[in-house]
Amino acid sequence: MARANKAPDKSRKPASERRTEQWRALDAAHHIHPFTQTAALVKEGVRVITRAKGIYLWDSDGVKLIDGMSGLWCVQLGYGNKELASAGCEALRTLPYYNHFFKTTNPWTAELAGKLASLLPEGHERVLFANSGSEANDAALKLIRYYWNLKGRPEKKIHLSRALSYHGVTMAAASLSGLTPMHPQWDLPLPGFAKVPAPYWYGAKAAGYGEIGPEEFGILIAREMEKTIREIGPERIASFSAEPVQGAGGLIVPPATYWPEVSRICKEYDILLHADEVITGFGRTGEWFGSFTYDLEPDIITMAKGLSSGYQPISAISLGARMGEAIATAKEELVHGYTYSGHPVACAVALKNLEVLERDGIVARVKESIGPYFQRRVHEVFADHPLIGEVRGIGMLAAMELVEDKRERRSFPRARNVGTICRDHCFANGLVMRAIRDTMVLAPPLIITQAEVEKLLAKARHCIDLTARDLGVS
Ligand code: PXG
Repeated sequence: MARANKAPDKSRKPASERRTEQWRALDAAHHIHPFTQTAALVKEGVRVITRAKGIYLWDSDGVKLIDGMSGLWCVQLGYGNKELASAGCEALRTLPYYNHFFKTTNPWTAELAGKLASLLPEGHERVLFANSGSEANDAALKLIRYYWNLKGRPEKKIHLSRALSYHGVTMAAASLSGLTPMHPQWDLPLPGFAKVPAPYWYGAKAAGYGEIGPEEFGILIAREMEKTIREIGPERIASFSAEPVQGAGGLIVPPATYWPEVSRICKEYDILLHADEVITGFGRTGEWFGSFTYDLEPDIITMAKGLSSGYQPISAISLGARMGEAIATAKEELVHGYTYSGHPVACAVALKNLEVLERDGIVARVKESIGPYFQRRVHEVFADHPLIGEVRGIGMLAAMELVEDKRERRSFPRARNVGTICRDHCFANGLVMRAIRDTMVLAPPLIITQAEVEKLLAKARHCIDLTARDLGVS
């Protein structure tokens, strides 16, 4: 039936608002969001993000937000980088897709593999590609199993990882993750996974470790890992997986004593060290990889996020000397790979991203100028705040832990949802700041300027002040 040609109805909302409502309705009806209670979101209504530039996002109502989280810890170069867009377009026009299964490669994949080999720790000469951090970790566990099978040690099958770790959501990556709420819905973890404690010094007192300094605590937590290894039997343990700095678990920056002791333990018991550099890679801690920051010698590294500044879904797994040698010289086919492993468009964008990071000295900038500036200012702005128990961070990562009692290092009861209160203030005040339990986290784009750091911290301070006011803390 033809529609009547109606005169415009002046009472109707402007086109932009109507479109926002349409998008919200479509999203509510048809889109299930990650890590979200669907019914609650449908009731509340979703925000529609329509564009972004530098460190800023805009929603469909034209509201501007500072993105203090680089998306999900990934947009190293900020938004709207034209060089990355052009690199992707060129690949899309030239070779939008081809795979590597049948004795073929393409220029972008080959060059990206070579570039990564030049940036990675010594011995990491070979990489495999995947599309997300979860897939990379899933593949890493397969490669670890395969390595021990090749070495005639099939009994080495248990994967160690830490409490509060986040390694992704596939069956294996979720099993590896130590954030326990990730497990019950899916009957995880799978068999073959064991956990050791996290070097979370600020929580040590609440966890019953008493008054202990960070240095001593770092050693103690590493020794607890050693105890678990002895109980299980080192001959059964394949690997230890860890983020150099734990991200989604609450930005846990390890005490200086922790990694040297853990490295010693992995070597002593012949346990492969898997560094999950999904967050810490590509300049986030002031080096190309967190493994450099903490002097690690990983046998296998997984990376994603900052590899393409999030502009394309791409991840990689790099093999250190002994794994690389064993796997690359195996006299059989490697029975693994994805349709999109080493996708030409994703590789072109990642390659350009690495070129820009290097050419513009962005990693060095995090180490030498903007990183130290950001850390100094975060401490100056927040260390004395009555609601903040600890400010911690490294490079372009910072966390402010909101607590009930600073002196006793005591958290608020979970039910008070203090982190969520603060996060909601941020959202209402044009700031994206992540709440992990009651810890507020910032991980801004690495290209952020000093003036923008000031704007970001002023907003964050305002939102934490509003939270303190709500809680009656002054
Ligand atoms: N390892 C680490 C260390 C991560 O941080 C993954 C693996 C999984 O990557 P993919 O690409 O499969 O998501 C991650 C992801 C958050 C948040 O809210 C963090 C991540 C993902 C989603 C949300 O902090 N990290």
